[in-house]
Amino acid sequence: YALAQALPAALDSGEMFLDYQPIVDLAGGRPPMVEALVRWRHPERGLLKPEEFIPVAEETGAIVELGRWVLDRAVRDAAAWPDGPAVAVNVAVRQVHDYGLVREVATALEVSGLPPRRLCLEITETALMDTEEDGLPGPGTLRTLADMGIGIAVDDFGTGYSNLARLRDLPATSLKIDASFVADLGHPDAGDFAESVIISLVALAHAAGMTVTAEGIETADQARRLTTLGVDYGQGFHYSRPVSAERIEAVMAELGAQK
Ligand code: G
Ligand code: G
Ligand code: MN
Ligand code: NA
Repeated sequence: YALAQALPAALDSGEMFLDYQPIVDLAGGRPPMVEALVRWRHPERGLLKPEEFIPVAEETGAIVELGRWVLDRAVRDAAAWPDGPAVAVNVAVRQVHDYGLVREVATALEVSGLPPRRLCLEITETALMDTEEDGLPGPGTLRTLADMGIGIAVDDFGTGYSNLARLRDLPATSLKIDASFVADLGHPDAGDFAESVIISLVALAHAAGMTVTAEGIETADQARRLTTLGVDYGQGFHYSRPVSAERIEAVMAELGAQK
């Protein structure tokens, strides 16, 4: 827990920063997006990836303060890209249970001038199911945010145990298919199970009025297959690795020019 304890000071001293990864439109006709991904330049331990500190921060509750910082930073960065992409920000279940989230989001948008439609909040499928707990503000909070015109994406979809019938009732605007299904796509040992799953998820999401994003696209072949299967957006190393706020505009321009 030493990392989680050091987190508030790290936020103050500028050790945290955000990288951005492009989310491209596969079908054509939709504006692109970017996902904000937090990193920690730790003075002794070097560059830390979120896997190394997000889980402990979730356990200790430090994630609420970190999440506030990420939201603020991402919204301010995005507001500086005129007519730029919408920005997707990961939120932890603890943040959704925090009564301050709606006000924090509203304030961040107001201060930065970023239109609500250019913000999307990503919450994992597993965390989303946890927001069902009695007495916590989870589902109501997400509904309020969706009603403000903010996008709500279900992240890592396919790795949890969702009640599929209930997907329709969630206040989500998009579904992100977990990278594991994309990795299996076209893999000689994987058969066509992954393709069947993706076909089903696309049908389900579209029937519920949601768009679909595939994560972890690494090859042109995967990109082609996913486009054929009706997936709306793609994200992965095939398009770009996460890059700094300074570089993202140039990377987005280059991706736009390739189409
Ligand atoms: O960038 P990288 O692939 O290392 O990110 C790993 C995971 O960490 C992502 O899938 C994402 O879910 C999580 N993550 C990244 N940034 C944030 C953040 O700002 N808040 C939360 N809660 N999770 C994040
Ligand atoms: O929130 P989420 O867990 O979806 O964050 C995406 C993470 O996956 C980021 O940390 C990013 O660095 C990583 N990632 C993004 N694209 C690819 C990819 O094409 N392949 C692999 N292996 N990882 C990726
Ligand atoms: Mn995500
Ligand atoms: Na994900």
